[in-house]
Amino acid sequence: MEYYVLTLFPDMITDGLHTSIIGRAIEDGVLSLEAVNIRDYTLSKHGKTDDYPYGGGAGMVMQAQPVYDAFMSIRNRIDYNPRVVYLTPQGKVFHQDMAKELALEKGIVFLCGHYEGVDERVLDEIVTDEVSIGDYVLTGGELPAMCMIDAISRMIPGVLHNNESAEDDSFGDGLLEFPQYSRPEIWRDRKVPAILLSGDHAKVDAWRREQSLIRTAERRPDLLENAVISPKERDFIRKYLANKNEL
Ligand code: 6GU
Repeated sequence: MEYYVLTLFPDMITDGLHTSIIGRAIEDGVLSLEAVNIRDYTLSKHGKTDDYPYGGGAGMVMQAQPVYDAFMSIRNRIDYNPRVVYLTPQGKVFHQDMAKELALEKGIVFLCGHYEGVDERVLDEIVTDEVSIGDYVLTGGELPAMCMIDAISRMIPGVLHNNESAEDDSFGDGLLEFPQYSRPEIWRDRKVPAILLSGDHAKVDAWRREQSLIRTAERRPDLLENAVISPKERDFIRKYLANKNEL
C-alpha cells in the first residue's frame, strides 16, 4: 500500500505515523508513506495557499491551484488512478468495513483541509471519497487522515505480526472486546477472575464470549443488531438485562 497525504503540516503526518506498528510496517516495506506539502506548490511569492471566501463570511478557504498541482505531482508519477479521500466533517462517517475495503487499494491519496475548507472546484476535479471520522469538529484533516491510515493498515497482511491478530478484536464479529488481565494476580486487593487462572481453555473462551456480549449490551446496544450472535446468545443477553433491571 502506498499512502500519499496532501497537507500543510507534513511533519505532523510523518512524525505521527513513523511510530509503533505503522512505523514498523513502513520500515519493513509493507507500507509506504509520503506527505506532500501543499505549500511547495503555491505560485504565490509569499507562499500563500488560502484566500477570502467569495460571498464573504468568516475564515479562509484553501485555494484550488496549489492543491491541484500537489495532487498532480503524485498522479504524474504513478500508473493508476488512485482513490482520493478528502477529510471533512461533511463526509461519510468512517467505520471498520470502510477500512477493510480501502485496505484492498494499491494506493490512496488523502487530502487534509484546514481553515473553512477547500475550494469546491478542486474537490470536484480530484476527490473520489469524502470521509469524516465522527460527529465533532477538528481544526484540520491531519488527525483524521492518521486515524484512517492506522485503521486501514492493520487490515493489510504483514502489518500486524503473530501476536497482534486483527481477527478477534472489537468489531470483528460486531461485538466489543472482553476485558484483559496480566500479572500480578492481585493488585490493590483486586483479583484476576478465577476462571482465567483455571487452565480450562473452553471455559475461558465461554467466559470471554459472555463478557463481550454483556459489554456490548451495556455500552453499545446499537451494535447488537448487526452482530454475529446465535439465538442462544441473544437469549443470554435478554436474560442478563432482565435480571439486572430487577435489582
Ligand atoms: Cl475528517 N475533519 C475535521 N476538520 N473535523 C472532523 C473530521 C474531519 N471528522 C470529524 N471531525
